[in-house]
Amino acid sequence: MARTAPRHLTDDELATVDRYWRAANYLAVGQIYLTGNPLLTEPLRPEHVKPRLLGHWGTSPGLNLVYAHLNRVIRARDLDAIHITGPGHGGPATLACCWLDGSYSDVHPDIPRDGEGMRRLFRQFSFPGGVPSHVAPQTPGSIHEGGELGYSLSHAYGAAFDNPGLLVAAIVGDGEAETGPLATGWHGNKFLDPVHDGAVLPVLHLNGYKIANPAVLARLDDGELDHLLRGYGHEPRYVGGDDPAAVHDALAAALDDCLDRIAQIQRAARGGDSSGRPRWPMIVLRTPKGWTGPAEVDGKPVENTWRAHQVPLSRVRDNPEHLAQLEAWLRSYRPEELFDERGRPVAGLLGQVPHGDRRLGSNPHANGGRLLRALPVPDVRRYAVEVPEPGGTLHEPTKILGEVLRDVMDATADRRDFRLFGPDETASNRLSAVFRASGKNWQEHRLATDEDLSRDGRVVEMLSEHNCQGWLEGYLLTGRHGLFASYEAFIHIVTSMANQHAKWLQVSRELPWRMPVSSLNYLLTSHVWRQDHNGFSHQDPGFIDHIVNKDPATIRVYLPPDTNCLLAVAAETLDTRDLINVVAAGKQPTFDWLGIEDAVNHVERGVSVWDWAGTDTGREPQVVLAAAGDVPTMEIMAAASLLRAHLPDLAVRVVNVVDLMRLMPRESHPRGLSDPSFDALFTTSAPVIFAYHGYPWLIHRLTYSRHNHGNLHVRGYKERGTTTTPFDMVVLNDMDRYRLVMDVIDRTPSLASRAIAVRQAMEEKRNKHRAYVREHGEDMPEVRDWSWANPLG
Ligand SMILES: Cc1ncc(C[n+]2csc(CCOP(=O)(O)OP(=O)(O)O)c2C)c(N)n1
Ligand SMILES: [Mg+2]
Repeated sequence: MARTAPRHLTDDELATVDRYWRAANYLAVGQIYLTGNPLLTEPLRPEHVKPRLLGHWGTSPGLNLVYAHLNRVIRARDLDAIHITGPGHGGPATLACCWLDGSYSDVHPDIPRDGEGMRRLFRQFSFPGGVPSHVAPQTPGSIHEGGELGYSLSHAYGAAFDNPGLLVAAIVGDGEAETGPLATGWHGNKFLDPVHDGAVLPVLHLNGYKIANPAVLARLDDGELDHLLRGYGHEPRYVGGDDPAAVHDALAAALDDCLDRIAQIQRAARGGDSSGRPRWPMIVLRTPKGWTGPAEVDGKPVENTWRAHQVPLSRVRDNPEHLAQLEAWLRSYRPEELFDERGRPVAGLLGQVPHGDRRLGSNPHANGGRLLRALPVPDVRRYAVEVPEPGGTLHEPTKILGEVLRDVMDATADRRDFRLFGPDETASNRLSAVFRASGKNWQEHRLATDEDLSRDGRVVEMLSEHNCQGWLEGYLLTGRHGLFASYEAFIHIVTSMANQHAKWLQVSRELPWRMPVSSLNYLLTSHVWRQDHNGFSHQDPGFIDHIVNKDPATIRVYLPPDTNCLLAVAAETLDTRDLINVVAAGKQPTFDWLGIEDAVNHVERGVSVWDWAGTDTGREPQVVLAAAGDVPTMEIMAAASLLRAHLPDLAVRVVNVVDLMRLMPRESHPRGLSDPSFDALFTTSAPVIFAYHGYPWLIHRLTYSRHNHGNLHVRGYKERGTTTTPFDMVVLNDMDRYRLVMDVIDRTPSLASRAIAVRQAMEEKRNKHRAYVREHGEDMPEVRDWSWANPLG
């Protein structure tokens, strides 16, 4: 390699890093194309080539370049570092690199670091029964799949929070950088505390192209790009070119410069300098897409164009010209200089590879379960509200939960392994008690009028659900705990990210070497029924419908009906592993139904008969009133009290569902009830009037195979929303107490004619309600003042 000034690397260092890069490029091409003849010990023949060519070449040389250079600085500086590849479609690159550093064979001993291992590495890639084409959980050293673009920076910052010794290098694709989540991801640097957190080193990879188009950032003129990145609070270093020696040298110099700067920032901050938010360094790397690949194919330019994105040479098996081009391409890396006769990397190639757990493929932070400690969740009985009689008192469930979270914050003050994330709503969601244990993270200057802000805060609020979700994922996957509290309607913004996390957990569970991580806990509050003041835009309970599509082993959904049940749900969920727990609970004053022991038992069972609320004691129920959710529970209880008053002979059973997954058949969900248990609760013949927190169809979906499904009648939110009174919300959606009583009369044999007068009375109440709220702007006194303990107010 010809060298040009300035020289940062010695000749030997340059040769070593270049060998690693060439080897990784060779292995990436091999994975995309070859099923045999991995070392090209014989001329390439069609049968050595895979029948289906799948994978992404274009991004791979850039990813390999960064990995090779990270190796050098990790080893030279004994860094504790992980890397995140935004363009995760470059799976062949990351797999190549961790096979070379030995970490792949450590966890996949069937793929050793020799010629036979190389053959298997090639063959398994994007092959049935093999490994996926992206940087998946199967890829050691990874916490980021990168299949769905946009989350590299939020994952990187999440990993760096409370990891003061960690460096997270995050490669951002120039196409990825066009996404909304990535655009807001840069702001992670506004929440990075240089004292308690580690560092993130973004590497913006301007390879110029996406799948079929130029990338926006790659075509900005240098000044505009620089302004953009500085505007995001970074000090960029620029590296670019297509001469390998010059790029190696410049990238090595830039990396060293960035790491010196990071060390300086951290030293100053940790030495007591609090002179404001640092400007963190970053690298802009401009190298050709598909660099070192075929320059032209079939007369069309490929290298350094969008055509390099996936598989530059197609139909190789039956196109001799392409076959010859592939062979020439592979031989251009000079494999005979890189691997010995047994296919092992030559010594001169591994000279910069770090040792043991310092290798990027082995760093325990990227297999967070290895570092995870049990979360000190206090006994929730300490926070219980007194329930002298059911329905006689009211509490704000999330407010009491806030006290538990405060104490978890407190108990982790030294360990710093628990965080609460939310867009801007911790106080609105009534969790403010946590501020007594931790402030809200804020690195910018503060004004006298600000409250509860602190540089080391572990409550993190930014009005970006994408960042909250990505930060929490990064935090959990590196072995810590946390909770995301959101308005129920707006959690949809991260639906797709939740998908990806669920998939990650599902696949990880199957990998014995991936240690379980703490569950992702959602608290969905300010929910559909109590967004009467904000109106229609804020009313959407559909996240639950979405999440139940995921692998049943990975998801749980809880609908605690009162404060003590929310406490019991917190105890059950906060320190679990490898799950997504969705808890929907209100923040408004809610009737207390159960004392804490009953609440704990209820949550453990998931579904209970509330004997004290029914009138079926010692009798077969004629009708079952079921509820899931706090507002539905209140309406069902009010309906039950109306039935007691108006139809005292009717044998009514009251059932409450707190763990929604119990409704699923046992064969379909680990928490599902067996058919006999379900039948015992819901009977096989009585009508079941079910008031549900969300869209009614979900309950039908979950129970369609149950014996009594034909008698199940579900009320819930049916997209009738607006700014109105709380009770009008349930009336608009036909889930109010009066409608539920009418449903009972309509569905219970023998009542239709006997109870016609009661039915009419209920209809009149609904009419009276409509007129009353329109005239007075608030609910009728008999609704406002209703309680189970004192139904007439
Ligand atoms: C959110 C999302 N939208 C679309 C895609 C489809 N897709 C896969 S790769 C790609 C282009 C990525 O370009 P870039 O980030 O520049 O990566 P690189 O050039 O390094 O391959 C697109 C659009 C995706 N994976 N994720
Ligand atoms: Mg690109």
